[in-house]
Amino acid sequence: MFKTAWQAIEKARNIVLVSHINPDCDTLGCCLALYDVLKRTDKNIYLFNATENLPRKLQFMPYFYEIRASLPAEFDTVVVCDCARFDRTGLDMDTVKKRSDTIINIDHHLTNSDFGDINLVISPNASACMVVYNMLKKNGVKLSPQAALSLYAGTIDDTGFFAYGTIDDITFSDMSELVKLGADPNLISKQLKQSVPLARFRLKQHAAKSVDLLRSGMVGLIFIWQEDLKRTGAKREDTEDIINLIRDLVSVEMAVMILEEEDGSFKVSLRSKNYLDVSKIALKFGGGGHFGAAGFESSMMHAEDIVKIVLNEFDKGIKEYGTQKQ
Ligand SMILES: [Mn+2]
Repeated sequence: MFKTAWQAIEKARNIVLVSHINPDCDTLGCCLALYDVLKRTDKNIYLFNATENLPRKLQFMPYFYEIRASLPAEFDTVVVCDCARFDRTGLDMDTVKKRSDTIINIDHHLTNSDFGDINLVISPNASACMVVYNMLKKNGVKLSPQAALSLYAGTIDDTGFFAYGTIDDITFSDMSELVKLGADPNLISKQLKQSVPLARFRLKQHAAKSVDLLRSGMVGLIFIWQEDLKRTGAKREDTEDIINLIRDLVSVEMAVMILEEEDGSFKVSLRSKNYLDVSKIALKFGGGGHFGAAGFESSMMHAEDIVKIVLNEFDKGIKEYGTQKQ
């Protein structure tokens, strides 16, 4: 599969690299590293992301400012990175299919729907960046320090600095290779960790005050309303650490964050610690993700109903798996 995906990229003339809406470091890392590699060839390469305001925190990544919110006039190949489903791109599948010959799907999500003409989905895997790195390595592509930085950053961010996700000895040897190629671990950590805006800090304070513990403390629940963002001055991207803070509470097995979007719909984020596969819950409601980190969106349900169904799934999960570590 590493060969097939790379051969398709090599054959292409006009390539669009697509990351998911509200991008994280992993999805951008894939696209920006591929951009660095491919812009050195005679192909036309474009970076697309449908999000209006890209996270400021990721501005340090090379070629961040080359990302566009519109598709180029002409393209033959689309490479989608870190998207479990095509709709995560914010694009319409039929429109893209009409305009391009090949969709290449590169991912590491357990719930990936294999939407591509070529699917390079390695799951479980620490990050989509590791999948991209292995594709490049196995095809003998030499990486610049910029490409190495992007892939290192995506992996360290997606694993919470090697705290969760699928991390094994191969992850560490791949990361070591990226450092040898020029990725600077100190610089990347500073950019990702020591860069907290005051508004984000204030939002955490709000979260600490308003978290609810249910089911004898095994479920941690937080609502973030638009009003909370307004009051603290925080942006949507500033909500991303909160769910992890709640999961980190000692009694919590499942953390739930319900975020009210500007249009009144909800984004539901789920995290688990030991034994509950939250990707199964997310999949039931049209979302997806990993064993320990998943999510879904809902425009039809009231917030209280979301709480009800999620708690119901938790109870079912507890019955099915028990409360033992697996
Ligand atoms: Mn990822």
